[in-house]
Amino acid sequence: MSSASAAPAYQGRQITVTEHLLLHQKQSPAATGIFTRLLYDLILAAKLIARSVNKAGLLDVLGGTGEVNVQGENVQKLDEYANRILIHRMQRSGALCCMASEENADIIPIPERFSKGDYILIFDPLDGSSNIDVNINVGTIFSILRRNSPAEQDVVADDVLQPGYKQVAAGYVLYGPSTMLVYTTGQGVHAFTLDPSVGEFLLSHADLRIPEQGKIYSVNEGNTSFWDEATALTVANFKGKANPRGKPYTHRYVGSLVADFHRTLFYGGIFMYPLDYKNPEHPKGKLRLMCEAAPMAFLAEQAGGLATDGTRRILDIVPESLHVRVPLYIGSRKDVEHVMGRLRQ
Ligand code: AHM
Ligand code: MG
Repeated sequence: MSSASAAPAYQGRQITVTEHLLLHQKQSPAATGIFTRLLYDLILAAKLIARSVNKAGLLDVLGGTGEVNVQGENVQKLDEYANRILIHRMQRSGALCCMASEENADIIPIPERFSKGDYILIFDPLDGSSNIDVNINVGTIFSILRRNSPAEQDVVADDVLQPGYKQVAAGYVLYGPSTMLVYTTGQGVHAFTLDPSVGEFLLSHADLRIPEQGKIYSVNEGNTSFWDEATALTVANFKGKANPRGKPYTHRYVGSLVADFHRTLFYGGIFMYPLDYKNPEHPKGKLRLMCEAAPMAFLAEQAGGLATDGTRRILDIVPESLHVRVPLYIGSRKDVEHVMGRLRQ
């Protein structure tokens, strides 16, 4: 199990995520009130999404676009709804100069009528949304960068296409049996659980540490025939004895990155989405660097784990484009190192 302990300042009282942010703001002179406001707005958007996700089977939100609800409005798929909520709320935060979403092809500008800040928010509004119709966990992933160019200039591609190590914050909200927020600002990884009776995320796990080595491997093995030999042998290795554990690992796979990563963070082990040759001329990973792999890599490293595309540290990869995809191996340090060692052979 991961080690997570309450910091002395929190002992004996229930800390909301807002209080936690303010406490960290005091500890870090680099943090500003604007940044705290940005996270506060993001948390509010997440609560609104959680409210709808929790009623997914009851509301008409599962239909595709084109349907009309009783108010005469178009019924939105839940991922489109989550995207709309995030854009609507966050463009009013006053902290952002632009956004980028998994659901939008291009950078999302902040309309002229709203005030702007230096931060850039990149998000996957509802990751794993193919699971929503069967009431399986989904999540919202976010990554926050700060622009490089001067505030008075228009945002340029280089402001957004920054490597993951430049993130100032990252995290996710897991809509599971309870709703959890897990985030880092580079000062450890902290998890909060939404108490629906008070509508607040309360600190449930301070300073999460991913176990050095786990006993679970997580991958879509249905893709085996699309992998190269080295990848297939590396994954198969977790079923044998010549691995860090010295005996077969257990296999778990939800198919929602947030859920699979969350389990990996708490229990240890490794999550993999390797390069595949489904399109033999263009082999690629599935997961997006900027809104999926990089934020999870920041969390993994802050918790003492590792994240690689097989050869490169995920946080060092400079994105060529907004929606560039990468292979991903992420989790316990020893398990990820084992994979890197094998793939390099
Ligand atoms: P999505 O962003 O379109 O939901 O796709 C990303 C999801 C991840 O949550 C998950 O790890 C992966 O796709 C599962 O893919 P597969 O169904 O190919 O195993
Ligand atoms: Mg996704």
